[in-house]
Amino acid sequence: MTSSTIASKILYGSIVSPYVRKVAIILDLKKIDYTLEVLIPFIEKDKKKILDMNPLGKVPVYQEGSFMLSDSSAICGYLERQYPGSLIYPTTAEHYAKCLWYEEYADSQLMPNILTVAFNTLFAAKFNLIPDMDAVQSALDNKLPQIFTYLDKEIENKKYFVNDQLSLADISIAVSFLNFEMAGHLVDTQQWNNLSRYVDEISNEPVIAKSNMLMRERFKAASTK
Ligand SMILES: N[C@@H](CCC(=O)N[C@@H](CS)C(=O)NCC(=O)O)C(=O)O
Repeated sequence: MTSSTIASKILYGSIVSPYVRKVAIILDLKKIDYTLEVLIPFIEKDKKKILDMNPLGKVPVYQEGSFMLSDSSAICGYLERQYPGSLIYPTTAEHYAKCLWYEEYADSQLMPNILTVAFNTLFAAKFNLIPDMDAVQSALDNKLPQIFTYLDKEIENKKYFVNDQLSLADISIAVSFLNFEMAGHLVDTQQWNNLSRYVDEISNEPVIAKSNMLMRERFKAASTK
């Protein structure tokens, strides 16, 4: 047993963040025990702690003993190498590269635009910030339709994005749709029939369904306080 397998594992962030949930799902898939330490980047004292660990001031941050790593993609890459049970990247060069591409597209296009909608609709006011409803409208009217059209075309009638198997591509894409739903939006079935069907199906994948359930419970508990 190496020292890193016995070191305690901590995931810093909030489960409300799709980037944090992406890592939490991979930890779950690989059956790695960890503690979630809740840090919210929009709370000043939490932000200071996050900045001590990540110069970008963002979550997730992952720690194993003295090893500390930021960025959901870097963390997933580390977990795959360190814990090769339940592989989350496909193995052939082409499939691996496609998986990286979909992950990047989700992280840089889908998630930020869905977060613009969800954060301003649900959370900005809670953190004493003025909700930017123009940004919400622009994401809904201009940005997300193009993204949904691309994903709809790519998924066609397939169950998973790459090589008929659940991979990090699906997890990266799937996680934000719960934030979208909680903000009161669904993928329009008329316009994006393939994507809408995919979102319904992938949400029933056991690890994603479990993560969605935890997030719904957390959200419900926070809003009844
Ligand atoms: N590329 C990063 C993005 C992480 C990210 O944007 N996290 C959001 C949480 S949803 C954050 O911490 N935002 C705080 C900020 O931008 O100040 C990753 O994949 O981990």
